[in-house]
Amino acid sequence: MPSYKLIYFHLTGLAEPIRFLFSYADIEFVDERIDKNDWPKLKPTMPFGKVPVLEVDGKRINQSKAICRYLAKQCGLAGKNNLESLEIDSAVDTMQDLCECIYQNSERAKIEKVEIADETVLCYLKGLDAQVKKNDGYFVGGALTWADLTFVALLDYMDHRMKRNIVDKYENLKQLREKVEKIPNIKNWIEKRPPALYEDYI
Ligand SMILES: N[C@@H](CCC(=O)N[C@@H](CS)C(=O)NCC(=O)O)C(=O)O
Repeated sequence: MPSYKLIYFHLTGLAEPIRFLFSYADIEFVDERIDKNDWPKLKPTMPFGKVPVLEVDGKRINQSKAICRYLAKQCGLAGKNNLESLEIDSAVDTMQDLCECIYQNSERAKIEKVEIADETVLCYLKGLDAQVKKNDGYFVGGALTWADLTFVALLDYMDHRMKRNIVDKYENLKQLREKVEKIPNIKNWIEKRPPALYEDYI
């Protein structure tokens, strides 16, 4: 097994799906969290100046979804066939669109001092909820995949941005969250993970 170091900020955000996968698979990793003040100095040393970055035996790899896919393949969460892998990628890209929408809406609300617009957000949640319903309680193929871990891992960030529990009114997403958060290795990770220091970054 290679040695792994994950580099990100003191946040859940894009690194949390990766941390969920490491925890689920019981793979040891160093969870390095950069102090915001050190970022200007470190940014030029990261591929494309962005994090999360995974060091695999010292080699730095960027792009959170590529990293998740690599880990998911190692622990049987990448789908039972090529079509399922495509469906997982598609669901995860939709989650990224949702995150982006939440980020844009919450930033705009802050600047314009108005309520966070949620029409598009609700449209995404409705669609994702229907997908989980159709697939017997999971995003793809009626079984746990990295799409499920990714969605639940991103909820901390999305809830924080929206200032509420965004899946509260979506029974299938709510149940999925409960199910994933009850997986012993995930539960253990959530209990021991350091707090997200949103106020330092946002
Ligand atoms: N597509 C990339 C996006 C990476 C990204 O935008 N990272 C942000 C943090 S969430 C970052 O490094 N921001 C600091 C900066 O741009 O200086 C991924 O999924 O890893």
